[in-house]
Amino acid sequence: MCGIVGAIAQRPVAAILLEGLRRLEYRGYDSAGIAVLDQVGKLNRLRTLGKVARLRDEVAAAPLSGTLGIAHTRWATHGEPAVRNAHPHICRDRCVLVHNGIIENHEELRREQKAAGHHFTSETDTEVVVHAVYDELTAGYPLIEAVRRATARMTGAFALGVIDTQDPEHLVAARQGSPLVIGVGFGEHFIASDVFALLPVTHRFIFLEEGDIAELTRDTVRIWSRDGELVKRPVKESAVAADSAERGEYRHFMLKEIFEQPRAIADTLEGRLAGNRVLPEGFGNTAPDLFAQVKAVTIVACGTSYHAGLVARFWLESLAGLPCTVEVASEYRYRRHVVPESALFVTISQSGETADTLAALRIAKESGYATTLAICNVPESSLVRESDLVLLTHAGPEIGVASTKAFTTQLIALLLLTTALGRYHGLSEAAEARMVALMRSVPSKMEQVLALDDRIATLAEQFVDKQHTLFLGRGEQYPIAMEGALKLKEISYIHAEAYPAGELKHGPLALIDENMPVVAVAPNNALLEKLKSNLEEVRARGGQLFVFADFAVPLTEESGVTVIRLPETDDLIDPLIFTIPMQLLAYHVAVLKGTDVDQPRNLAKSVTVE
Ligand code: HGA
Repeated sequence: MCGIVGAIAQRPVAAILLEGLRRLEYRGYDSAGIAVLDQVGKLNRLRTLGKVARLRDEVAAAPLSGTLGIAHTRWATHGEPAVRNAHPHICRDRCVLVHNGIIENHEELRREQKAAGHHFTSETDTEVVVHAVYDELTAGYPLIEAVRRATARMTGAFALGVIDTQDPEHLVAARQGSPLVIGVGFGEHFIASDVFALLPVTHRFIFLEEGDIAELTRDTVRIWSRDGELVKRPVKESAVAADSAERGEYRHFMLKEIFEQPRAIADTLEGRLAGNRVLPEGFGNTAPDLFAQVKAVTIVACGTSYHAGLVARFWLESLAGLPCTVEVASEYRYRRHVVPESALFVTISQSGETADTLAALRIAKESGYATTLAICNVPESSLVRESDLVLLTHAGPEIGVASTKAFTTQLIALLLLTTALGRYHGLSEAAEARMVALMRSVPSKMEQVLALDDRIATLAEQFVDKQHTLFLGRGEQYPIAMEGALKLKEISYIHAEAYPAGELKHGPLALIDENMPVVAVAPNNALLEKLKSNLEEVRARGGQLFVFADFAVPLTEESGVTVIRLPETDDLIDPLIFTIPMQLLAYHVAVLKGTDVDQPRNLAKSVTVE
C-alpha cells in the first residue's frame, strides 16, 4: 500500500521515478506525485489525482529536470484522495518527503505543530512528519539527524524518503513497519517499496531492517540501526527479470496470472519432492526435528491467504491428525489467546509485508509458540526474515490486486506442509506417496480447467446485471466458495457471500429468488449427497443454480440449473482445481461490467497498513 520511489544520481531521475511508480502502482493508485530538485536547487513538484499515467502525462507536458527526487503512488488512509493530500509533502520549500504507513499519534503532533505556527495543507497523518523534520533542520541538524530526531517522536508505521532542498547531496530513508529497499547502482542510489520498481536500473539491493535509517549519496550508503549503531547490511543480487512484471499479450494481469497457475504450482513443487516423498528440509534445515515435536497448528492470515488457511485446516486435521485453528490476523492480534503446547504458528501472506499478519507473528513469538513458519511469495520480506521456518511459494510477481496464483501456490505449499508434518504423526509411506502423486498431477488438471475459459466467459453474461450472488460449498470447498465470493466482489463489485451449504436453511434461504444466482462448488466427494439436497432447497424456491461439478457427479442440466463440468479429480486436490473456474467467472463478469480488473476501486495490494 502506497508506493515509494526515490533516486540520487548523476543523470536525470524523473523518468526513473515515473517508471518506478508505474511498477509500484499495484500498491495504490488514488493519486500520485513526484518532486525533483533541479540544478539550481529549486524544488519542482507535480501531483495528480488518479493513476500514475496521468502524472506521467503532466510530467511530459512540463518536464522536471534534476538528479535528486522522490515520488509516490497513494492509497489513502488519512484524508480523501485529492491533490492536496497526495505526496510528496513539503514544509516551507525546505523539506520534502514521501511516506508509506500510518502515524498513529498524528493528531497530538498536529495540535502541537499548529500551535507552533505550522500551516497544514492536507488532512494526511504524513504532514506532521515533514513539519517535524523541518523543525529539526532549522534547529541546525543535518538531514539524517533531523529524520532520526523527528521519527523518534512518531508512533505507528512508516517508510520514508526525505530530501532537504538545501542539501542536494543526500537522500535519507527510514523504515519502521513498512517495507523499503535500497537499490545500489554505479554512481547512483535508489530507494523503493519493492525491488520491482527498480529492476530497470539495478539488480543489487540492500533490504533495510526494522528501525533502520539510511543516508544515501551518489557514491555511498550508510545505515544506522534502531539502536543508533552504524551497521553494514548485505548487498543482495536479485534474480528477478525486469520484464517479469509485464502483462505481455494478456488483456489484464489477472488473466495472465490465472493462466500462469500450472507453471506456478510446478515451480513451487520443484525441489520440495524426492521420488514419492516430501522433503521436510524444504522448510528449513531444522524443520525435520521441529516438525517431529509439533502437536498443534495455528494459522493466521488475511483475505485470500486466510481462505488458504481454512482449506489447510481440513488437511491438517484429517491427514496429519493435528488440531488446527485458523484466524484472521487483524482479530488475532488484539485478543488474548491460549497457546497450545508444542504448537507451530503458521503465517500466510503473498507479500510478506501484510501489517496485521506481521504483527500477529511478533505476538506469537513472544507468547510461547514452539516454532514459527511463513508461507510467502517474497523471499526478502519481513515475514520471511522474522520466521524460524519458511516455505516460499514460487508464484512469481503477482500484480493483479485480486490474488489468484498466490492463492493456489499457497494451497500447494500447505499440502506440502500437511504431508511433511503427517510423516511424524502417523501418515503412512503409501499415503504420502499417493499425496505426492496427486500434487504432481495438479498442473495438468489445471490446464484442463483453463480450457473452459470460453464456456465460463459465456456464463458470465448471466451475472452482469445481478446485484448479489450466493456461493455454496461444503467441507474444504466452503473456503473455496468464500474465495469465489471474494473474487467476485473485489473486481466486479457485485455483492457476494459464501455459506456452508448446510447453513442455508438457517437464514440465507430467505434471500433466494429468481434474482439471486447461486454458485455451488460440487466435487464428487462424501458430502455430495448432502450438497445436492441443499441445491434442491434452492431450486424449490426459484433460485438460479450454477453448479461446478466434476464429471462423475450425477447432476443433470434442467431449467434453472446450469452444470459446468470439470475434470474428475481427487478430494485432496479439489480445492486447487475448483478455485480456477471461480477466478475465471469473477474475471469475465468484471470485464463485461467494464470495471478496472487489475486495480479495482478502493483496494490495493500488499496491505502494509493496519
Ligand atoms: N497515511 C498516508 C500514507 C498512506 C499509506 O501508506 N497507505 O498504504 C496517507 O494517507 O497519505
